[in-house]
Order: sequence, then C-alpha cells, then structure tokens
Amino acid sequence: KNRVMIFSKSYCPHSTRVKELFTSLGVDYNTLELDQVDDGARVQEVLTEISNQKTVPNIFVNKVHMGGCDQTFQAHKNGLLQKLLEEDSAHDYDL
Ligand code: GSH
Repeated sequence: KNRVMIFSKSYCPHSTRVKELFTSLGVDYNTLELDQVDDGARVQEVLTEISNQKTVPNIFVNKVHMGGCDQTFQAHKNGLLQKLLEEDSAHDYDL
C-alpha cells in the first residue's frame, strides 16, 4: 500500500537524496517526475497553492504535507516521520 508521495524532478539531487532515505527505511513511495510529464509545470503550480512550497521534492506522507528534502530528514531525526508512517495502519488512506 502506498503511503508516501514524492513530487520530484529527475535531475534534482535533493529528490534523489529523499528517495534514497525512503528506500533505506524500506518504505515504498510513489513519484511523479515533474520534468518528465507534459503538465508538470501546472502540477507544480497547484502544489505551490496547496502546500505553499515551490520547490521539489515535495513530499506527502499519508496525505500530510511533509515538506522538502531537508524537512523530511529532520522529521526522520525527530521521529515525526515514523509517527506519520505508522498512522497508515490505523486509517484507510490511499494517496
Ligand atoms: N532545501 C530544499 C529541500 O530540502 O528540498 C532544496 C530543494 C531545491 O532546491 N530544489 C530545486 C528546485 O525545486 C531543484 S534541485 N528548484 C526550483 C524548481 O525546479 O522549480
């Protein structure tokens, strides 16, 4: 079941770093590479509107906006990320 959504760009090193973090944790994720899809610029506009974040990676964990690479690593350090991941088993989310 997918619980992590990463809006990324294929050439972005921060996107790569955060994907590697989830892989190292054994957590599956979905990605949309905004530089590889026709309407990527529009998707990025909408992401900016709903999350108030202009940059990629833009990460959602169980529908909660996590932020970018730095914020995800911080959430990993302080335990918030694990908490949000664990919430998946208690709810019927599918992002
Ligand atoms: N501090 C940010 C993070 O931790 O996620 C850095 C993210 C960043 O600089 N991303 C670049 C970006 O989004 C691409 S590598 N640039 C603007 C754009 O592509 O529209």
